Amino acid sequence: MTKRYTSTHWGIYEVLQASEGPRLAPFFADPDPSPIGLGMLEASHELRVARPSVRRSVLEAGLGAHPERRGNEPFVEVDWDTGLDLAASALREVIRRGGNEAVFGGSYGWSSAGRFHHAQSQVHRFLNSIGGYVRHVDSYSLGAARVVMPHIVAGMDELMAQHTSWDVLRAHTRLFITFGGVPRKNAQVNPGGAAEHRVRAGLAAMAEAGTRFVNISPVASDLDTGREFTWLPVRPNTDTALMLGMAHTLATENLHDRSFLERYCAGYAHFERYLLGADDGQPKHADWAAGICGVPAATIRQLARDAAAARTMLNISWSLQRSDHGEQPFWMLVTLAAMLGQIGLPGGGFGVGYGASNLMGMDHPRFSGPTLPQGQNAVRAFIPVARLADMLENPGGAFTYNGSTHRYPAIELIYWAGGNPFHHHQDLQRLAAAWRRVPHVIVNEPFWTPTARMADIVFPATTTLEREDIGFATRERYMIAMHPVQPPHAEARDDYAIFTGLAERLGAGAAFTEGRSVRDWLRHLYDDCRPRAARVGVELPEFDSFFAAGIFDIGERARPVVMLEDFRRDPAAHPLRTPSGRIEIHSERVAGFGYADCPGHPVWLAPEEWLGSAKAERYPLHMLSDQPHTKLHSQYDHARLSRENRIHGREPILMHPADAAARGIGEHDLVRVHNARGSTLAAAVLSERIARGVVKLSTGAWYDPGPDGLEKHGNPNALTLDRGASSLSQGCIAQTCLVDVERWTGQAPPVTAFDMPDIVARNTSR
Ligand SMILES: Nc1nc2c(c(=O)[nH]1)N[C@H]1C(S)=C(S)[C@@H](COP(=O)(O)OP(=O)(O)OC[C@H]3O[C@@H](n4cnc5c(=O)[nH]c(N)nc54)[C@H](O)[C@@H]3O)O[C@H]1N2
Ligand SMILES: Nc1nc2c(c(=O)[nH]1)N[C@H]1C(S)=C(S)[C@@H](COP(=O)(O)OP(=O)(O)OC[C@H]3O[C@@H](n4cnc5c(=O)[nH]c(N)nc54)[C@H](O)[C@@H]3O)O[C@H]1N2
Ligand SMILES: [Mo]
Repeated sequence: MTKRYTSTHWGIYEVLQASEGPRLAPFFADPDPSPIGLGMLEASHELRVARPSVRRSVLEAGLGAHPERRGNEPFVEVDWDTGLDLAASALREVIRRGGNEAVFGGSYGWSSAGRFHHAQSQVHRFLNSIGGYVRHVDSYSLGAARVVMPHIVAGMDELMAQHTSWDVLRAHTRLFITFGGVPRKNAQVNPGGAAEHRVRAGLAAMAEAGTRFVNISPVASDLDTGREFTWLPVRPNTDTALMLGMAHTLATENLHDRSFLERYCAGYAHFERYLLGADDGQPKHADWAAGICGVPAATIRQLARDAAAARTMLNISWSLQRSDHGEQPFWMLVTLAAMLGQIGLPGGGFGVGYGASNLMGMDHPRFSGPTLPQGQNAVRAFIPVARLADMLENPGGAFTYNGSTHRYPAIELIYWAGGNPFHHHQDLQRLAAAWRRVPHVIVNEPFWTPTARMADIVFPATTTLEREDIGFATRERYMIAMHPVQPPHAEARDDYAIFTGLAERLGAGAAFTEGRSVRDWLRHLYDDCRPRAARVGVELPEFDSFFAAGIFDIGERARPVVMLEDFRRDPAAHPLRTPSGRIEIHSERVAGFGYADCPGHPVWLAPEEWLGSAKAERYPLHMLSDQPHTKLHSQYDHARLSRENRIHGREPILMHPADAAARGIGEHDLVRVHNARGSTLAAAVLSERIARGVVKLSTGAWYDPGPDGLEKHGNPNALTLDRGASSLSQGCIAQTCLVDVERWTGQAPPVTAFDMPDIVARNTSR
């Protein structure tokens, strides 16, 4: 029997046909398979949207009726024609009155790994076919970094795909200093499908070869090399100060590489004035840094000397830029690496996210895989992705972004497909209020997520397991022909079919489909990708034989990758795409924007909330909300792996035993986490491996607000701050958040996130 495969962002799985039905098993070629997918199949019929569903007021009182009831009234199931006619009328009417600028189609989220059925690409293509939509730019992942990094070195996608590979690190790196660990739990994923999970073996091989690891993080457990390593607990959001302290030691002990700074960088002299305190009278020395970040000054100085004395790789987690002034730690990391002068050498320089995905450190040939063309968007208006609630609250309001000022459009209709904003956005109570001001919300979803419950019209989407597709991720070894594992649940349809139905009603059927069936599209996207693969020496077989085989092996490793190697060898022939062609330690361009919260070179700027701020007297704990190890964001939160990790049905919150004792909290006690923005119920887990004054509540719990404003499930976004990182990027700052925690003594309200919503028959009386 030929093997069948399916692909998810968190890994490839083999599909076994047993007598009692299909079963998923780990991929034979994966050295460290992720458990996330193994329980996916058994959860795939629970909490499904079965039929097109319409909020009751909309059916009874007309489109746009009572948006303030959204989320608090029953749904009525309708047939497909009724649902599609309603949604098409809403779109037609909104566009007639307000133009396509009144339609928001951002749809942030990850949805399918299969590259054709990727819901966000589908909705964008559909909305472009009917005249365009307000889009988002950047990501929640990398809001600050995506904007600042091109000014100083290169775009994030470019850097991510050229991280120095694991074998090179093992052979050359003697000291690996990481800010925020190398969380293997996060490297379970690679967008499009991680095939061979290599972070565990990569780190272990380095440790075995004698590389010394230093983890600078509030949480020790985000690094695991299989051996001892140095853990330096740092106050959250203060790493820039720590790096400045190291830089000051380098500069004043003459350990910085002046010839590297001269030949490959721009603006060091300008930055050095700040570093030495020439203008503000405050040298950023190790003692100054220690007072901010909590790491002793002697340790900071010694770390700088050690880094200068060995082949050193500096790494940073993406979470550090998901904070107020999140541009600064990334800019400062590059600056520190430039001062060490090892950028472009094997095993030296910097990494911007080893551990954030399986991609970083992989060395298979790099080419762009099959992707659905999204068409042309006739609408100019956009938002930085995390400014969603701002936009809904302030139509016509101004915002700055990357050197220009723009205005928020007036949104009358939100179409969301492939994301879960009522999981992912900050300050969810605020979002709920803003969202209820919008006249129309349409959502395509397989499951009754919090976002589906906050819609007027919900279309039931199929899951990856119910359709055919192609799985492919950058620098992974295998391309996968995904075959359906089971038939569509109830009346679910593919996003492609849903959008085809809408496009036809709106006179754009041909523009959207180009006359192609799903299989035609797969063949088309695959054929389109073949020449790109061939250019890097990968000969993809004919589509039919690929599809029949189910898998294509791209082959053994390509060649060792060293980040910015060409630039180092010959900076004139391989200039960077910055204004000077060099690494910009001081950027004239960013300085020219005149933003006080993001000046022309890296600086320490105190975040809005941190342990050194006045607010910490009222809310003395810094809450980190990291990515969950049991799932991808909110996906399959209802599956076994995620639910087994819950305590009393709530998300665990990690805290130091001393912080717990001071509050009378014991292991596994239910606790109320709160601040002025909101509160949530979680269950305490005590550990010495988290810094005092810090708590960690992972994301992923389906948002479950109670009537009194208490979130019942442990979603950190009941508490987070909804502000932009700076005038430059407007990025998400979820990691900047102070809270307090108290033991919960009363009766705990039940978790209702996994109850089906109220679905009533048509025409029931109220
Ligand atoms: N506090 C805090 N908040 C954060 C972060 C943080 O660090 N802290 N991180 C942020 C980051 S980096 C991210 S990436 C976001 C994650 O953002 P989320 O939007 O929460 O991401 P997902 O859970 O992946 O959402 C994907 C959704 O698509 C649905 N889906 C799956 N397949 C299909 C399909 O084929 N069709 C359709 N129509 N839908 C489908 C899934 O059921 C799911 O609801 O969260 C952000 N929020
Ligand atoms: N299993 C799984 N893997 C995932 C995801 C998932 O949902 N599940 N999501 C994926 C996505 S979309 C993204 S964007 C990436 C995100 O990748 P990251 O943003 O890097 O991941 P996080 O888990 O938020 O944070 C990593 C570590 O940073 C530390 N940290 C937080 N704040 C600070 C700080 O101020 N200073 C220092 N030094 N350390 C700090 C935390 O202790 C945490 O352990 O992960 C991806 N991988
Ligand atoms: Mo992300």
